[in-house]
Amino acid sequence: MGLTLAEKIINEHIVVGEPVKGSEIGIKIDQTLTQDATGTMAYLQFEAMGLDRVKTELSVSYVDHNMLQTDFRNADDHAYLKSVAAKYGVYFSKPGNGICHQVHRERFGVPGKTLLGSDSHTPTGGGLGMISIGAGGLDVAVAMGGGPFFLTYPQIIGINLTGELQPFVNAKNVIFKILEILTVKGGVGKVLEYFGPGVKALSAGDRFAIANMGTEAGATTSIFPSDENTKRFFDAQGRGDVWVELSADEDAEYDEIIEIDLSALEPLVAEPGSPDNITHVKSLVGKKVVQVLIGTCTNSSYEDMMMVAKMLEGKKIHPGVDMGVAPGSKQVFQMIAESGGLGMIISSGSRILESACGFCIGMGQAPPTGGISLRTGNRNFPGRSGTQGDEIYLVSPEIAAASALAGEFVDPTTIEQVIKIEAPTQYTIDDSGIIPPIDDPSGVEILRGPNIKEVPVKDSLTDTIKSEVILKVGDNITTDHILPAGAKVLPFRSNIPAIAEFVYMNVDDTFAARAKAAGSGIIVGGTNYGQGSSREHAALAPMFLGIDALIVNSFARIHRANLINFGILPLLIDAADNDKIDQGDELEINDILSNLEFGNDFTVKNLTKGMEFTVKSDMTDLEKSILKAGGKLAYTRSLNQN
Ligand code: MIC
Ligand code: SF4
Repeated sequence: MGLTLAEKIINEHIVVGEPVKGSEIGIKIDQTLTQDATGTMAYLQFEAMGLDRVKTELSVSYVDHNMLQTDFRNADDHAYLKSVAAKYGVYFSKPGNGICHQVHRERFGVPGKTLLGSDSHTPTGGGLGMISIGAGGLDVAVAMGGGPFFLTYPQIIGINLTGELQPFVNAKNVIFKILEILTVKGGVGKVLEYFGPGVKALSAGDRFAIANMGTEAGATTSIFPSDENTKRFFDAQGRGDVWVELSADEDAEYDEIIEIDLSALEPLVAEPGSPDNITHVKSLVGKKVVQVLIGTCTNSSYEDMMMVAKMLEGKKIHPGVDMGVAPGSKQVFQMIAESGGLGMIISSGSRILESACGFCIGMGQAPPTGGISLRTGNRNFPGRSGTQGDEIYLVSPEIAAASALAGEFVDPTTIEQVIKIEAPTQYTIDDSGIIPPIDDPSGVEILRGPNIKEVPVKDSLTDTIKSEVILKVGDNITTDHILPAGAKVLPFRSNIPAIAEFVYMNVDDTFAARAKAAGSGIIVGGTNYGQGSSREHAALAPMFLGIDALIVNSFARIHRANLINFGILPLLIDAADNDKIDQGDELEINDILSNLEFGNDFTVKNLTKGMEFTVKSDMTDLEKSILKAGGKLAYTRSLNQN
């Protein structure tokens, strides 16, 4: 039986375990990336390992999230990241150089390699034929130290593409269609692998947008073959030498197949609340729009920006619309300036925003109360924009530009205009925003501002947990619910005691105080708990507040790993038993150590209600050892002591 492309690359990188679906494997990581909002923790953890230099082929530290620099905090973090990069042999991409996923594919991605990034949209690299996976900062730190990345050998969903996209139907509609089918949890434990005759009709840029948002389906990663179009991209980036042709075997067998006819796709939109609230733009035509924002790691490429520029050329945006455009990288910014696109956008009346995550993560551009905001990003979780009760619609750049002109939703396929943007044959290459590693870092001093605090470590696991259910929440809780981002909170990403005060603040602002007062606690949740971001702070900060265990119907992959990394017990409960627990109930779990060791179910006593139920732990041997030690840092230290 032949292999899929994902299987080929994974198998070539296995260093622990066997290529058996559903079993735990450790893979060698060739490249890592970090961004500033997760990077400070990752490098603090790397420093704790006591190594002289990263052991990967390439590691890059990006500054793109925390860009406001409203006081010393962000600036201090950036200075720390720059100095730690110089010390340990890491490339440093300066603030303004662009969004990590955009710059990485432009300047560093290599087909067939593995990339681990402390950002959930790292799978964007799958557009180039890489196995690129998002993870918590601690896992990335371990990979920088040369350690394997552990994951469950994934199921592979084959996505058979046929046909060709119609004019003004952006490639983003492919992933919107898949999100409609899979929802935000249908991809958990799976890889989305694209194949079929339709692949060659998609440019490298199209593939990046699709791979980027596989994350929203919960997928471990997404991958495209590396073909002639990929080669064209590398040649145009002046990196043709790293290109290799890669594809699945002819007789590859997928665990599941989804058929998508590109020719039949129409412009879709994700309605407020969740990226899988998919509807047709036709059903929204005429609805008033007050804000339009174009950018983010999904849709901020040169091709996207030029499409917008050409659609706006010679026209003015509607007086009722506040519009902003954020080119994804310095390269994109420079090229739209050189080609005249920037002038077209400025003259239309749009604001020009910097090359950064910005509005996507609530760093400015919060929409007004009750106002509809159209954004080309990948996430519209409630309140992420910075406005509670926000109405964020995720759209393609084509819908965004057409609607900005009209002041209401427009179906771009009804516009009588033909615009086709070809991928450039030569990108403008200027790597002055990237500081390469130095040969002799002995003189480098690591700069630690006063906001940078040590990473807390939990005590080893106890045999009994007797705690109150501090919070009970429902399905699809995102890490934005658990620990919001935005301008108020992000500056504390390198200071766990300070950021812990914000845990669950938009769900229940008494959470932090109640958890601290209780001294220990349990959170109960529904399905797909912890979806979204890779931020390990969503595990670290609850741990700091005393949370010992999570009892939920199912977990999102990265968050579950982060909980284990920081010593919080992730337990699985049946939906029917879940219904019988209330917030405030006192629960007792005994014999934790032996049940964990032997893989037994755990009996949980509900002392308040006088009833019992069982929960599963579903843990691999390595996970058990990490948990028993009190988390991955403590576990790694214990290995070093033995
Ligand atoms: C996001 O899109 O939510 C983020 C901000 O990029 C996060 C990382 C973070 O929280 O720092 C992600 O996707 O992992
Ligand atoms: Fe940045 Fe948004 Fe992409 Fe996250 S999803 S990396 S915040 S642009």
